[in-house]
Amino acid sequence: MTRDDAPTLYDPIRIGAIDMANRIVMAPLTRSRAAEGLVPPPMAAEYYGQRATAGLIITEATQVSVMAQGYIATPGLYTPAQVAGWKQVTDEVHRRGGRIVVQLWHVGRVSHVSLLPPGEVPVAPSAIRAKTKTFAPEGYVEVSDPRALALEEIPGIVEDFRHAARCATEAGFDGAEVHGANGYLIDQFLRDGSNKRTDAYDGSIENRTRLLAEVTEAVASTMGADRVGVRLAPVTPANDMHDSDPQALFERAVERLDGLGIAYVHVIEGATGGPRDNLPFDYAALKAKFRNAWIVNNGYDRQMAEAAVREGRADAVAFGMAYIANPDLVRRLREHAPLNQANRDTLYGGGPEGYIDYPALD
Ligand code: 8OZ
Repeated sequence: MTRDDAPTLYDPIRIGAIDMANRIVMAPLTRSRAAEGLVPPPMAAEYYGQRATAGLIITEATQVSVMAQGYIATPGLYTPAQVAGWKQVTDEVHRRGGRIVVQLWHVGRVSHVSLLPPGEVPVAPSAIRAKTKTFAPEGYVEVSDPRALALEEIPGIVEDFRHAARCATEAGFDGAEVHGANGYLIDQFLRDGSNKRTDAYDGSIENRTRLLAEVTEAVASTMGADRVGVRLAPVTPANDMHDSDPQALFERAVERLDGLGIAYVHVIEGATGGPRDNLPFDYAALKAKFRNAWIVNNGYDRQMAEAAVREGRADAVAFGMAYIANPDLVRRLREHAPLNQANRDTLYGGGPEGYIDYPALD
């Protein structure tokens, strides 16, 4: 491709079955404002609707079951009330010309007993507590000791994702993103720092990538592979994660995802929300394992994003923090306009302040 016909960040693209007006993606952002029943609050329709000029919106991480929750007031997508709540959101985004997929999430061991049904403890590949904290009703607390999932329980986890994918279609989503990143359940199975199993789900890279492949296959068989993406974070230390050979592990993971024919892979480069280049990893080699769309994320500014798309290192770029404070981010990037700064005090929880009151230009 010559320089002149290289795509730009502002050009339309079709990712799987999803027609996007541009290559700017709203990254999944936990906001912890769910209402009774872990239903998205009515103001979520306005929040996501304000951001509908993004080429694609990925929702905040959304639980697939009661056992999948690890933080206070994060929404779910497994009850009829939650489906109805999310339908308000997708209707508003579509009315304003946008596209929206839901990020499907199981936290695994990153949870606290106060967030789970009475008598339950967090579930994990192995009974190893993460050195990490969560927001629970009693405040910012160490996560609870998890128990290892029995082999016979794993099909139930896959079915939880399948059920949530059915709910996603019912709620009018354009697709779903499987949350395979940031030290949550699927990532806990992927990496050998948290997965010490001795069955079909560990002992080899093939076994550690199995849950990712099974969950993604279940979601894809429900929604259509061309409406499914997966988010990965190969080297993030978030939530106490590490692996002895992330390059080999994630190259095989992406190869398996490619075999499922899904629409996109969304990769967090470096430490989630932190430094991009403190840990060595060959992202070009990872991308080479996948034929469909490649979305990149983590600390991209306008120039970096424009260059990544122009140079073919990415098909689209996801922005997180910038989307908290700039509902019209696409216009601001295109016009080189200044960006609003996000107020860190209103990221999680609370009401409309710091949620739907960031101004657009004009
Ligand atoms: C911030 C706070 C709580 C959860 C992630 C879902 O890191 C999250 C998350 C982020 O993927």
